[in-house]
This record gives sequence, C-alpha cells and structure tokens, in this order.
Amino acid sequence: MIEIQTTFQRAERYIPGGVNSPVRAFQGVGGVPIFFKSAHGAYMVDEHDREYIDYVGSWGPMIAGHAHPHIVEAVSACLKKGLSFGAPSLLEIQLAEKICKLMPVIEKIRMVNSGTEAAMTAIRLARGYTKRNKIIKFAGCYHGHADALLIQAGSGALTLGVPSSAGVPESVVQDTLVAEFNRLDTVRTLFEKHKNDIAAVIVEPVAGNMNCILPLPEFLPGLRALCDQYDSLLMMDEVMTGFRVALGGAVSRFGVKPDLMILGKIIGGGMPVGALGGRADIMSCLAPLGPVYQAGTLSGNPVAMTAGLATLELIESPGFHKQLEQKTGSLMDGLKERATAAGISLQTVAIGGMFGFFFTDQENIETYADVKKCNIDRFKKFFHGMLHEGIYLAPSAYEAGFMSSAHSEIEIINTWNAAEKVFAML
Ligand code: KE4
Repeated sequence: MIEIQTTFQRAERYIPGGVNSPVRAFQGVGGVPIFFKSAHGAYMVDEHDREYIDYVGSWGPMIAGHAHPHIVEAVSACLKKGLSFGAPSLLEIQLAEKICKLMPVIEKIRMVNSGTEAAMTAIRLARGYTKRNKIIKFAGCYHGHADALLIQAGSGALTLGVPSSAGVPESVVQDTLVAEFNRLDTVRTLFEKHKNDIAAVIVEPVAGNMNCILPLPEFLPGLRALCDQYDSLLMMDEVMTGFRVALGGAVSRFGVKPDLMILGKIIGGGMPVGALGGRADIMSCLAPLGPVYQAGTLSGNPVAMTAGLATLELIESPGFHKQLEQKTGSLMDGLKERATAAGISLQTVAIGGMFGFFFTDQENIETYADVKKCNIDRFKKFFHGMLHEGIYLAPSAYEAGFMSSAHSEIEIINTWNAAEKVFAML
C-alpha cells in the first residue's frame, strides 16, 4: 500500500515537531500547521495555492507587507555583490546610523542575528557593567530562548503551557527574578529584598508575548525610578514594538528612557537581524573595546543590513505610522462591533501596527493572570473558523497580531465579514 505521507509528517521525520520554531506547530490551537510557499503584500499562499490575509507578518518583520518591491530590488542588487564578508562594510554603518537617528536613546549599537542573541548579550553586558548577577523579568514576557530568560516566559514557551523550560540549571534560575507586568509593587518588593544585587530589569514596553497588553501609565516611569534608586539598568526589549508602535518605537511613544534597548524583526526586514544598543558608556564594555565578550559570524551581514535599511526607508515615509495605527484600530473596532452583535464578549487592544483580542467580559486586561483567565477554547474555535475563511491569525492566544502597510480597506472589510460568519458559529 502506498503510504500517503502528509507534508507535516514528512517534516516531522527530520525536524523536531515538524517545525523550526515551536509556536508554528499549531499546538496552541490544535490541528496541523499550514505550509506556505510564497507571500506578497498582505497575503501568504499555501502549497495548495490558497491565499490567506496574513496578520502574523512573520511575527513582525513584514511591516511593509511581503516581498515589497523596494526591499526585493535592494536585496537582489546586494546579492550580486556577495552574500557575506565576515569583515566590516559600509552597510553596517548605514543601518547603525539610521537606527541611532530614529532612536536617539541608542548612542552605540551592536548587530547580531536574532532577538534572542540580542537579549542574551544585553543580560551579559548588564551583568558585566554592574558587576551584579540578578535580573528581573516579567511573567509572560518573552525575550528569546536564552537560559536566563526562559523563566515563566511568554510566546511559544507559554503557548505550550510550559512557561519554564527543561534544561535550565537551578544556578541560572536563582539569578532570574520574576515580577508581574503592570504591578510595580511586585518589582519594588524584589528590589527591597535583593537591593544592590540586581543588575537590570528587562521589560517589553508593550507586552506582545502574552497576547497584547499596554503598560499602565505609571508602570514604565515606575520601573525607571526603581532602577535609578538601586543603580540598576533598565532594558527595554523592543524586538517587537521597535519601529512598529511608532517610528521611534515605544521609547518615543511612552517617553521613558532605558539604559539599553533590544531590537530585532523590522530592522532585518525579514532577514535574520537582532541588535542591542544604548548608553555609550555601557556599550563600550563590549569586546573588542571592553571585557564583555560577544561575537557572530554573520553579524552585520550585508544582505540582512540591506533588507533592514530598505524596510526602515519605507516606514520613514511621512504618515506611515499614523495610517498603520488607523488600520489597526479600525480592524479591532470592527471585530469588537461584530462580536458584540453576535452576543460575544470580546476585548481588543490596538497600538501602532500591533493588536490583541481577548475572549472575556473583563474590560481591562492588565496582567498575565488576566490573560490566563480568558476563554482559550473560544479563541481556538475562532482561529480555525477564520483560517477556514482565509484569514491567517497567530496560532496562539498568547501572541499579538500584526498589521502592515500593504493591508488595505479591502482586506480589513473581508476580515470583518469572515469574523461575522465565525462569531455566529461560536
Ligand atoms: P528571536 O530570537 O525570535 O528573533 O527574538 C526573540 C524575541 C525577543 N523579544 C521579543 C519581545 C520577542 O517577541 C521575540 C520573539 N517573538 C516571537 C513571537 N512572539 C517569535 C516567534 C517565534 O518564536 O517563532
């Protein structure tokens, strides 16, 4: 008998769980992941040539839509000049200059290959600079999969229902302290207990890895004040929010100045790029200038720099973020309107080009505990109903959604129409 092997079974034969990143495996929603073969503008196309309106955008990088001609042309031209030099290039300076201009809080910046690598390096740098070991992170926030940060992490770690990972030694866990996002008192308690042992606080200024949660007005300023009081560093992880919630990122939107920033996603335009940056006196502790080592074969890769530069050139255009936020807000308002009409309690959040929605009648979703109380089963049904209608949402109730400049009124109206049908079946 000829065994008809599905694509996913074939993937599972060689790749753990059939995926190269856990959240893609649909374990958070059930079912079998879709294998895509191409993407353009607001759309992705699967192996059966079916088109989906895409609100994942490769988890954030595709803010200008997929395969934008300006980016494709720039990268195509760069490829012909060589894929990697392993030596300095002008492109690295150009991207560094552009990021520092758009985010003046960044006085010096180091390129790496992922958000994980950037966050991991930032932790080492904070420890090397302060000569302290403890780090405060927030339950449900995700900063990549470095050991020190895989404690009550969000995103895929939360999606799998395993907020802490196996393989992380006790010695690491003891130096990672966990507080509650939007609950300053939980941070103050940790500082009062550990005083001058805390190297840094690391926070997503908008929590995008336990769905999408905005900071309460006093939260970020309160973190800044506590870090100043105890001479600890404040590190903002803007891998997701950077250049998405505003051209200058959350740091420009909320006006709280961190000591270090962590970037990724959009600055690579879809190619593997992460970066850490911030105060020159801290960044100068990085090798080869200082004693904190960090390195990478493909860091500052010319092709990746080109894709990032071309993307930032597009989002610098006047009114880009105003229009993006209008689209995101309109999408969420229309979704909530249709849910209410169907008698379904839905809360929505929209900021810049990112959004979240929660199946709950609790109006203000402020903490990780609030998210965990939402109706996940209803989310799963909604996800699959929308997928059936050709709308590709993040396959997890613990992820944010992403808008692009390529989404037009047509895609938003089609998404509303799909939601109306699905809400009626929930
Ligand atoms: P990467 O190592 O995946 O490039 O970046 C890690 C990271 C760091 N900080 C924040 C705020 C992040 O959101 C991320 C990665 N985001 C997830 C989506 N929530 C990536 C998707 C995945 O893991 O496949």
